[in-house]
Amino acid sequence: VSGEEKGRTVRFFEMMDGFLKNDPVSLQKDILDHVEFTVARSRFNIDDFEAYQGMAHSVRDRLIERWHDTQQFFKKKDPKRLYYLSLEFLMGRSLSNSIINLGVKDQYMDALNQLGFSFEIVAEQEGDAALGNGGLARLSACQMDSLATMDFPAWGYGLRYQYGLFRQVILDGFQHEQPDYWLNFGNPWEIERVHVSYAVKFYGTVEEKHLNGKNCIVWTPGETVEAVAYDNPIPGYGTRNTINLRLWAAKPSGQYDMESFGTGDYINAVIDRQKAETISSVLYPDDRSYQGKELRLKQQYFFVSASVQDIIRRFKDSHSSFDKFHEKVALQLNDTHPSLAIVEVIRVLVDEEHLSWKEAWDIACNIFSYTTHTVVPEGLEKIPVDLLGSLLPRHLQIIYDINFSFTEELKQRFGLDYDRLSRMSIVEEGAVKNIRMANLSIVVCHNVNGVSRAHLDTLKSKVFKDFYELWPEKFHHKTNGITQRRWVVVSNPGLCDLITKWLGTDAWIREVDLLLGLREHVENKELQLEWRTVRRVNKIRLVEFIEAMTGMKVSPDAMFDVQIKRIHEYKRQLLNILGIIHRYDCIKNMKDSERKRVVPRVCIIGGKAAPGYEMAKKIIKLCHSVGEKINTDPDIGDLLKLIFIPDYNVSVAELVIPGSDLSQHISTAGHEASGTGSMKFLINGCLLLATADGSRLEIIEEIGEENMFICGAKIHEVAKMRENGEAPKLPLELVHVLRMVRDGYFGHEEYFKPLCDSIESAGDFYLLGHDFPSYLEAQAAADKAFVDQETWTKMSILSTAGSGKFSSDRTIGDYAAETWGIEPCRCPF
Ligand code: CJB
Repeated sequence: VSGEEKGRTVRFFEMMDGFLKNDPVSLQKDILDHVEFTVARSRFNIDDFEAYQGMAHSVRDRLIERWHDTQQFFKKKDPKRLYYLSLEFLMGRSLSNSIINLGVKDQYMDALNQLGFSFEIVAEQEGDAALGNGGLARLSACQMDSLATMDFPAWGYGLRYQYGLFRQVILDGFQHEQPDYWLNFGNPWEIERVHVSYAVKFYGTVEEKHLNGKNCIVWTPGETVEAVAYDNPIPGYGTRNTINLRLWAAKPSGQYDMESFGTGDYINAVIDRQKAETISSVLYPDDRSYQGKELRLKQQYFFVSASVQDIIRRFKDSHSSFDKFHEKVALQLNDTHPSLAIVEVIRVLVDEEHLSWKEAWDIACNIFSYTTHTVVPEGLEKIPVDLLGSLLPRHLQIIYDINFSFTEELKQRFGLDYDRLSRMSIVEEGAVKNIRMANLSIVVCHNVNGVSRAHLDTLKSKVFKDFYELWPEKFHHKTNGITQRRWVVVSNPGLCDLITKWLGTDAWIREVDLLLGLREHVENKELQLEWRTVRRVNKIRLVEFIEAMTGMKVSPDAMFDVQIKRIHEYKRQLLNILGIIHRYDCIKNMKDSERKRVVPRVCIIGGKAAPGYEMAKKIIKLCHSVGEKINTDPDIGDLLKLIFIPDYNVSVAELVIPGSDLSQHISTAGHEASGTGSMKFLINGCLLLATADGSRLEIIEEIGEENMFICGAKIHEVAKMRENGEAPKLPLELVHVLRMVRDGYFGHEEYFKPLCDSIESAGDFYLLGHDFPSYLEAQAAADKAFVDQETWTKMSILSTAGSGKFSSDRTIGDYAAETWGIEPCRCPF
């Protein structure tokens, strides 16, 4: 940069820095202006929701300002950029997170107070952006926060669903799903870019033509849909950098089909065109099986095609050839859902940019990396060849070409080993021919990552064993992490201030390893007392929430024992509920003198079941039936309560986690690829009762087994039991508890029968029987520890202190250095 240019840049940024004022008076004026002119309500008569809207729009202005500065700066610097492709982003609310990351929270709180509003109430008006299902989707949201905070030149790409994850409504203990039309009241956090749109093609025919002296492949589509960009600014913390999450919405194409409009049936022709919008209308609510659905495939290709066109257009704006494409672009595939991007890049480069196959292939192999979140081969995505061939005929050809070269390479390496060839081929032969998207991704991507160390071991030894033998250098892991900004600073301000006070700095919000400094204060009685006080305040907040949601009043003196996550058989909410029945039964049979020694518990369970997942729905109903019995039993009183929190989502988690004493993460070992919920509890000083699975093995290393309650079979023990086909004898306590369910103690015995059968007569695949005794022992150890509040508090402080490794900042730092090859690009102040 020449001196003159440098001078201009500095002046430019100084000017931008002063553009919007952040003192409380200017903020008040901005909020009122937005109420009056954006929301179009009188500034003299504002309710809480309008105050939220006015405030959100004023925050949005500040986000836009920084967004422009950042993008301008990236453009000037032209660094290597990361594009993060994910079909799901579970962002939650934006207001608090934005003002904290922008560093204007205090000013906004003052401004609102002076206008006569409470910030807490105003913030409560916002709904969750729930464009995702569970762990995978929340992971992408955490990673976006870290990418912005760490100044990486990155963009996210995804789909702007009109209906996010369904709302869970409980009627008589049964889950019902209601649509989440989250855009009903507008969305101040997005910017519609009407001028950024691309045509996405489907169906049609492919022909080889001779054009301009060259043989070309020409794809004539049968349907064209327009992808319109909606940008969601993602502000970093402690930096001006604000990156972009670009979500695509489907709109009817501007190209009219003269034939259908020429028939005179104008109304039906319009209605037909409108159907294009269904592509981005609804998120699939199943978090792991959607195989063979045409709409799902359309969604995948739609967002991938628009993103690839956008990326190539941006690159071409400042480069005249593709020579440097791989030095300037990294594309990350969040699971295989966006893996058609690989084929799309090759197609565009070969068919539209007229690069040779070899050039396009080399580029694809250099720019793509893939992270898998699955532990079983059955969880891997497959697309029927017929479906793919009809929807994307040219892509199917390209996949066959890739597979041809790949299988040739295999033959060279391993000879004619047909078993191996058929296992590794991208095309799965059988009654229905399928494309294996994971195989495609591994063949092309330069890097395949698992999400914990244990997960990588499973990939190497089972799921991708053949590929690991072929290309061991491709396989790595990046243990997942969560962002401490949302999961402590936003959701647990009391703990945030306390940590800052005792560390003497708030630098841990960007450098999370500093949390280790808490260890040296762990014996300090003053810290212990303040720690307990903060946790007590959070528990009282949770007590009020529970009362508002369920009408039940619970005591904050009890131990709050929480399991919140998607309902899955492998996550074993059933083990938790059966343990609660056992506890209930024990208390019922105790003498008065024994009851005095019982540690009162409030057991909290929350989570959604995929709409078609019958067993998961039965688990939800069982939880309600057991809760009804226990909670109304006068013999039990405050000694035990079971609460189901309906409609679990990000903002519910933000409230529940800081108020929890104990949290359960009890998947059958070998089934959880990583698990990120445990990390949120850990950093908030909640103790973990857990099996040694996924990333928890690494948590045990960091925190020490003595500060957790570990139970259950280990991964290798589970593998051995399964190999030997062992069905361990069920422990008597469990048989008794199951008998209570079967005998109708909680009603609905026919409905619950399959749950009992899954353990007693269907092989107990998830090993509840095997793990039940050690689970009860871990629970007893937790009771014992809770009685000694000083010991408990120390364990809690040590949990927070040792949680630094599980920040998404660490994960993103590792990806940047080891997978993507990107460097920070910090926009100057
Ligand atoms: N995961 O949320 C999903 N959806 C899937 O379809 C497959 C996996 C979860 O991803 C998380 C993020 O990597 C993991 O922590 C979790 O173990 C896994 O179940």
